Amino acid sequence: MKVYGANLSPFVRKVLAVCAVKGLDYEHEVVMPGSDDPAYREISPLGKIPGFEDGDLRVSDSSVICEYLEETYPEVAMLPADPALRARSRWYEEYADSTFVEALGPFFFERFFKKVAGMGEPDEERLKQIAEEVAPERLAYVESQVPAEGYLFGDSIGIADIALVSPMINGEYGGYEIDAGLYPRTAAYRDRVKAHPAVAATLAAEKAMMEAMAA
Ligand SMILES: N[C@@H](CCC(=O)N[C@@H](CS)C(=O)NCC(=O)O)C(=O)O
Repeated sequence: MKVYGANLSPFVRKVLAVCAVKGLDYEHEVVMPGSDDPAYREISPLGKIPGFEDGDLRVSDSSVICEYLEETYPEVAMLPADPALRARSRWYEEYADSTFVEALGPFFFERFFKKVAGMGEPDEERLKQIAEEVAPERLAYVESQVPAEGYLFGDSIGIADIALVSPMINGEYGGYEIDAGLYPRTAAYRDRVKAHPAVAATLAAEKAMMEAMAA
């Protein structure tokens, strides 16, 4: 198996962390977002990361890839067994990838990515507007959903847990700290997910990449 993409993407991190929790071996090739390399476009027609290859399969989109991994390697289950709970898990994943990421990803983009990519100064006005008008409502929703203990679906970490925490990590890299006074469950849940050994190992690996990029 081969995973394409840059570790610091919340979507690439999701796939790498799911591989780590499942104990899967894979190759990793760094591809930056928006690649127009024709060979990469065959894997990811929109040029987005992550891309993925396994034998004849070439596919993109983190949710599609994670679902493939779950179906192919079910021994370490990362979706609940019950269909209704599986649907809830997919909802959290979708919310994380399409909506929650909008509240926290821009901090990483403006303050970290733009700098290393030579794209100019961060747009702090944009971040102020997101911090005041977008993040509170989305964090309040997450706060209302995450458990006081354990993970979303019990004692085992799942795809949805990784998907929800991944944008929080990008927020942190961009200097956005979730207020633990306002969102205590979310802050504690984030710390639990980050402390899971497989997630912690994934984060340690990406830290090296982050330091290299910032140097
Ligand atoms: N829904 C996709 C989103 C992937 C995505 O938007 N990745 C970003 C990087 S974090 C990207 O490649 N952006 C480049 C572009 O939109 O051209 C997934 O879950 O994989």
